Amino acid sequence: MCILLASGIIFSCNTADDKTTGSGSSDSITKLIDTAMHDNNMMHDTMSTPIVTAAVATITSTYADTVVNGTATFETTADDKVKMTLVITVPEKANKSVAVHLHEHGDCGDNGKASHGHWNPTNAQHGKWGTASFHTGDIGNVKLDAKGKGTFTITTDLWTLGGSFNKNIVGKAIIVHSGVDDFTTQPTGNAGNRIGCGLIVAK
Ligand SMILES: [Cu+2]
Ligand SMILES: [Zn+2]
Repeated sequence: MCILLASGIIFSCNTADDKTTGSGSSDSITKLIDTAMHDNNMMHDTMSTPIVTAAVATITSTYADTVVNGTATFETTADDKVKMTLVITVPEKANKSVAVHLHEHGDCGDNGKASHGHWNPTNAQHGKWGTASFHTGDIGNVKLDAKGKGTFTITTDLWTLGGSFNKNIVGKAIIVHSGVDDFTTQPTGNAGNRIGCGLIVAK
């Protein structure tokens, strides 16, 4: 079995494995990178990377006039899930909530727009995490206190630190929006500008 993606990356399954197991497993996938491909972001997004036990994203402002600071730490739990601990401060949004998502490209440029859309490896509809349909990057809304500080944790088996591209969050961008996610508007949740951004990097 072979799958040719429009991006120019060919995933060729190990045919010897196919004969013995009857189906290609993700472990048997080998990758041939089209040397003519110039989109490094796309290459980063689709390659398998080594599994690591921890990763971090340092979140900073994308607009000079809006202060956003934060850290997202990611660690692999004993039962092979990923736990994210997010701490953000957005003084301008004190006592409000702001949407946070993982976006598909690890690029914070152009006021966060270079991160492109919500990370959505399963081609789902945008929605609230844990409901019938949601993007794998749809973290949700983070409530901020009177000083604009908010914390949020999530533990999930939908993410890995490294590994196959449909679960790996290393190399993705974490985006803080100026507004709240309505969990309904497609495909963005109508969450407003991308005022904070950080790249998830292996620790
Ligand atoms: Cu977003
Ligand atoms: Zn989404």
